[in-house]
Amino acid sequence: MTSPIRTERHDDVLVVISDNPPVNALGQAVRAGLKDAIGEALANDSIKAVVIRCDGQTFFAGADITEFGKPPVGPNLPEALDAMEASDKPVVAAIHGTALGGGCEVALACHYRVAVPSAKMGLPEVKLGLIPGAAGTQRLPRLVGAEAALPMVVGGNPISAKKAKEIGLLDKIVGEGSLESDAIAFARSKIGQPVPRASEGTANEDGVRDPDLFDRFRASQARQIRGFDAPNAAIEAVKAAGQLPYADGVKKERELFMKLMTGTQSAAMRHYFFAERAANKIDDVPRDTPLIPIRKVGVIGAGTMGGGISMNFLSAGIPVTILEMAQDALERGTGTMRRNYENTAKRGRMTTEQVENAMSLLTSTLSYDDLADCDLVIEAVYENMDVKKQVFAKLDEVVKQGAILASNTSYLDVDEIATATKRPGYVLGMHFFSPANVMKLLEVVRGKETRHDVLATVMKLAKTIGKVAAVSGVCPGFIGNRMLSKRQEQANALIMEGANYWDVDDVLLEFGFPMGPFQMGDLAGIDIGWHRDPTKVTTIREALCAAGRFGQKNGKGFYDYDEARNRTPSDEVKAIIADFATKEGKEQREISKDEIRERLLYPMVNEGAKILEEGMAQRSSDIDVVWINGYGWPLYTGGPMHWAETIGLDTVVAGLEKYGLPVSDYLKSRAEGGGKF
Ligand code: T1G
Repeated sequence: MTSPIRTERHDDVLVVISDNPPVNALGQAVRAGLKDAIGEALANDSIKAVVIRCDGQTFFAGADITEFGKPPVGPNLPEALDAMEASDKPVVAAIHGTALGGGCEVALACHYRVAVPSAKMGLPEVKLGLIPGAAGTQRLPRLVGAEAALPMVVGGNPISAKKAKEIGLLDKIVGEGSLESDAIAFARSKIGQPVPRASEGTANEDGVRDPDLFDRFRASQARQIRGFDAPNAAIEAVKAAGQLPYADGVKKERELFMKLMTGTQSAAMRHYFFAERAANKIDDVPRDTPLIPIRKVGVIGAGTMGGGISMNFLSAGIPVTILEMAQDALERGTGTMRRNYENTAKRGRMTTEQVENAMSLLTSTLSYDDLADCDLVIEAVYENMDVKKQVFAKLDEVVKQGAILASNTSYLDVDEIATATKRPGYVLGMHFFSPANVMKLLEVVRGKETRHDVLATVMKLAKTIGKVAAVSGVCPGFIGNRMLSKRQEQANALIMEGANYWDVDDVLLEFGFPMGPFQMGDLAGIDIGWHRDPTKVTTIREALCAAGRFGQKNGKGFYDYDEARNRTPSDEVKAIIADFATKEGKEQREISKDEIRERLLYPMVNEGAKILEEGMAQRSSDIDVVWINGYGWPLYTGGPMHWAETIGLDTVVAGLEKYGLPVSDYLKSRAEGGGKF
């Protein structure tokens, strides 16, 4: 098999080139080829300098993640990089695309780094539950200091070439179209000079001057890194760079890396990395299916959802015409959109020019006729089948043939909605999650007649607007809400049986969710949909509303709230629940947090198994993608289905049986058949 590494001679400079699509991952063949090519270059006296570059879309984008978890095959990256750095001939990294992870570490081991303006550099290992494993945490702080290194290693987000130059990670930004020639010229200019080696630098001089820097940084990241192991390990590794000699720092990094690599969090996050990419593929829709051009989008409804949905397209530069039934609703909706953008700009995540550009693409109207030339129309009107069918019948009449008609319904039957049109092939669900301009998940609900090109178009469009899409079949609640209803059922049952509602919330918070169902209820408002008759009490929520407890909005719901919105459990609520349960003939008892966790989460796994068995999800990893991106399931457990496999499907089955809860035949068969979905 030909090596992915080749060399080209340019007089006294040798260019080492990797051609390993799609992202020049540093797989075994690349590492071996790199090591051999550089070894030969260094041994050849007629070669005075080396340039390393990549063909294709990017410089090395990291280790080959598909090799993880398998027995390592040499040569290992650190050794190859140390040999390269030890050379007295200048070695120059010529960077384009995204030099990530091991790719960034290759660049760090080079003596110099040049890049095109559009290049990015990063150490995203934490996003795989790891830390850099080829001395990145030791070389980077020696080049740029602790303050600049910490966000890169702990946050895992790439930085631009401009930023990299500013902090000293890049030596030169070269021409977008002349990377190789500029890199060769740069290398030649360094011949005969002593070579700079990152490993020989002094790390974290800023951290020495400001010893609180690490604790301050850790505190600033507390919310984002809660529950994750890798970020703290990354901080320790960067800190060690300033405390230990280089070789000892590398040993410390290796020790931290191996502990993470063999842990469940990294296995879960590597699972998610591939799950997110797999979700974008529809097994029976060919990847070369022709796409329908989407040049103009219509949105019906300028409420919270319609406005949020519109913002996704406006931010991606796609014009939107938003329709409402009344002028004041239209103005309220577009006003909210502008305020949302302005708030984003205040947080420095958009420029005012970008806000104006986005809003300039928005047209508002009261007339369906203005939607006639839309390529896609998404309705976000009241969740009522009759209303939706009226809207779709009208759209079918007005909007041009070949346009896609999508419903944002969160649980209604998309096939029934399609019957209101003469184009069922162009009808599907696009279920956004509130706030729609923030939440990454898009459930794409495939009708029984939805065309391949419509599906392929919407899946591609999801990526364009920065969403993670997963395909669901038509069933009540699709994937996410269908499983959520099982958790909610148990949450309500548990507090009726005596569990403290704050324990229910705490169990989910401790598991890694952003909040529990009762905190969520207070946030959204317990009185939403309440009939306002305090004498009519048929549920716990009605009992709380009757007691004037509407949620955070009026300072008391399930919890009591002080001015700073700190929440405390309420004895009054505990008594209201106990009283209601007694009237319902429910015995109250102490219930442990273990029982709460198992009864909240295991029925979700069981429902996920049924969703798989019914073909409502293409694969179990799609269910993980839905729950991580739509409901805050903690990424470091890999999603409900991966988590269940990790703890053992037999454990889930036994738990459900222990509480007398339903166990699907499919889950039982998978538990008995090897424990994988
Ligand atoms: N290893 C193996 N496959 C990879 C890969 C990788 N590092 N990166 C991408 N792929 C596959 C991906 O699964 C998909 O496959 C295809 O390439 C296109 O990817 C030693 C230990 C580079 C920004 O974390 O961030 O280095 O679906 O759809 O949108 O310290 O890929 O086509 O079959 O994402 O253009 C660190 C991960 C590894 C970078 C390109 N590196 N990759 O985005 O394409 S750990 C990373 C990305 C490490 C060292 C440590 C993105 C991208 P398929 P894609 P894209």
